[in-house]
Amino acid sequence: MRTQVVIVGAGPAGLLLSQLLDLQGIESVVVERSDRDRVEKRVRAGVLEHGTVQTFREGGVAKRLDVEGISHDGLQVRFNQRTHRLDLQELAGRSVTIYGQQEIVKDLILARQESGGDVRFCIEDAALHDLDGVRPYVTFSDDGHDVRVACDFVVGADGFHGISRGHIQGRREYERTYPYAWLGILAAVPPSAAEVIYARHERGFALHSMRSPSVSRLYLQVAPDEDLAAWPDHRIWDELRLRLADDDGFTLNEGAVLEKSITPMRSFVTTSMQHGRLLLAGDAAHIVPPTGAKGMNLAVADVRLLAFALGGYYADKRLDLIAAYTDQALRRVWRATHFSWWMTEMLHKAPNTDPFAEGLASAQLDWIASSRAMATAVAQNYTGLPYEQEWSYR
Ligand code: RFL
Ligand code: PHB
Repeated sequence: MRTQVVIVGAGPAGLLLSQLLDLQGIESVVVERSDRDRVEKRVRAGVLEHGTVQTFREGGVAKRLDVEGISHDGLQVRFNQRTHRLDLQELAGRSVTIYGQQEIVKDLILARQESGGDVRFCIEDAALHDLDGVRPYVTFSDDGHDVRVACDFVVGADGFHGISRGHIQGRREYERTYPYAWLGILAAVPPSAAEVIYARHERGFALHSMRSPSVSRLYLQVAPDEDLAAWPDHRIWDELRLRLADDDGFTLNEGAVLEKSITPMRSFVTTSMQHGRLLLAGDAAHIVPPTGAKGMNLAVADVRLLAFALGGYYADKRLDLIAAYTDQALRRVWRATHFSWWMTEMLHKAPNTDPFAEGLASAQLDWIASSRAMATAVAQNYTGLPYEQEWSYR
């Protein structure tokens, strides 16, 4: 069979691209290794930048997001048991929206189905071929049948552990690992505060977030090799209570734990993000630690650039926009990589106490709390820097 663009991976990047291409009359086939249920249930990101929400609106997939998403005008940073609030609206003129990544994924899958999109789950052995020529193709096994799809472009939106990145010849990879991980829980309990709280504490970092008026999302800094079995629910709640405590008598609402998992932390950037007719998007090309809440937002920013560049190719045979993709995408990627690294270093506690690093972290937190210029920089990065162009070529 033949299509215009084959997209490997049905995460937020792959599904959104398929949607934005369809709106420009460009055909695509999305091939996904996991089953639909698994893709829809992965608990991950929760904080959407202002521009990410706008993109979902323009892509026609924000009906539920606009009803159920929770807009946050502020962000709280807690250290030395004191809370400092950054007024995002006042400082940056923008807000963020809380809406679970898995909800976005469900909305995107429905939207693709409603417009007759070809999204295939449970495919096996996807392989990319002839990426150096103008007629690449992708092979895979679908329900026991060998399938070959010829196309003009292949987009690798298959996440950090996908197969696409390996096809970028001569690539350079930049990486940082961190001496800690996040233990995250989803709990059936109303949020304990109206906003997201980032807490630096002697015992380690803690984060208070939410998914809805009745569901909280909470995280704890733990060791990278931490055993989840060592964390029964009561231990998690005890630790969260200690680390989130403040001098104003903050009380943590506790309830049934619905899900728990440990996420390693890493910064990773690949360049180039393209080779021949292969283009990478999202986690396939870059990873940030979750402290800045940037991962999915970066995936959306990549997809916007690709939707525009592919729009230019199909409307006007333009290849220059595609050629410029990596350089354009990486400017934003490196900014977010710096912001996420900086937030991570400032808010976490190194396993072997390093008084110098502690001094630097405290100085930075004080700076954010006392300087409007510094607070503005954080608010601008957190709510998302403006895009340089539209996603739609026409
Ligand atoms: P995904 O979501 O990993 O999707 C890739 C898809 O490709 C499939 N795949 C393959 N399919 C076919 N053949 C193969 N060989 C394949 N190999 C892989 C996979 O099954 C999968 O379905 O990547 P994408 O689309 O680039 O999206 C990136 C985001 O998922 C990620 O950046 C965010 O979740 C990161 N992140 C956060 N981002 C934010 O913007 N805000 C946040 O608040 C935020 N919090 C988080 C996070 C990530 C977390 N974890 C668990 C990593 C919090 C956590 C805890
Ligand atoms: C979340 O709600 O899952 C969340 C919030 C803030 C982050 C990361 C994750 O920095």
